[in-house]
Amino acid sequence: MLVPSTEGLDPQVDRTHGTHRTARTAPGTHRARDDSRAGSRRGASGPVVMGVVNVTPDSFSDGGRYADTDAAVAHGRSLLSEGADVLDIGGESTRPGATRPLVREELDRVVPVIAALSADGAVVSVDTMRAEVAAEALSAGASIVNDVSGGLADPEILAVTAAAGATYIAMHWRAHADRMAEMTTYDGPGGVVGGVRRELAARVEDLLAAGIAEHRIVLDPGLGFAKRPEHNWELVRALSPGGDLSAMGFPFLVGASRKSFLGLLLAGQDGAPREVGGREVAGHALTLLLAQRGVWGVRVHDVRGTRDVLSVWEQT
Ligand code: PMM
Repeated sequence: MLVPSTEGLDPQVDRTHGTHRTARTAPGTHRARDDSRAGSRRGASGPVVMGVVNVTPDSFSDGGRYADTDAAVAHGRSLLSEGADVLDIGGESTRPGATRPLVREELDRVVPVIAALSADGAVVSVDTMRAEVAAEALSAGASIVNDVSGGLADPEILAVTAAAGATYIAMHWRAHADRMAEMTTYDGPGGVVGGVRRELAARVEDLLAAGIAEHRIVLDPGLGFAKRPEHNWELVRALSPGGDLSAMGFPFLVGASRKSFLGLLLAGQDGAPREVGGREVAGHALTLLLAQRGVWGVRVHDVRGTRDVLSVWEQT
């Protein structure tokens, strides 16, 4: 199993606002679940917990709550104190139907927040599809580029990431938010899992060709992006040991937190999806299963709850 470099995610990094309790070795967490006491995971390294900081007025999950710099920085610090390993800072909402901000707007949203939280010692990823934003974010202290388009929206982002030697998260993606609902057909071999696997493999080829080192690549199935609700569950199943996505040999990040497929799973008798605020427990259950399946990381809004379920898992 390939693992991304631990550089920048080393738990020894001084996180001024963090209260990291364990000696988890962050990425590359597929190793060492076999400590000397058979059957125990005590001291094991669980998935990287990536806390979401959306500096946006319109994200579906927390739209508007952290839209200004001070609120976003305060939120990031609070996620660190709850045990986030990485803060994922984004200035563009990807909710279905969302309109894109101008580049200048996106920069103004994320760069000051990244600068402040990096100065605190946080490990920061920038959630962007734009090369220009990635470049400024990396200069401001980010060490990971989280590109939901996997380099399709702005291919120059790959060269920017390669030049910085940063870690790159390539999510499965087919189209911008205004069109992704029309792009949910997977009628090739293997259905949605086969399609996502082939399309991610094509992204990996482009990433490598652009000079991103293999050990700096993390993949993401893109739950909720150009997927019908049932597709998300098939993709989660393909992340089991021996599953078709796991078999790709790359570390995976999964972002399920508060997404609408959970809302549909929990729909009331009238068929109305559970509201965003009522999806947290299902998200935590999924995190626990994904941890057991050895995913590299989980992208979550509720860091404290995520840490709670991982603490239980680590004791069993
Ligand atoms: N989901 C969202 C935004 N960025 N990045 C990755 N790598 N994976 C995801 O699943 C993902 C992402 C949308 O969710 P939000 O509005 O809660 O941020």
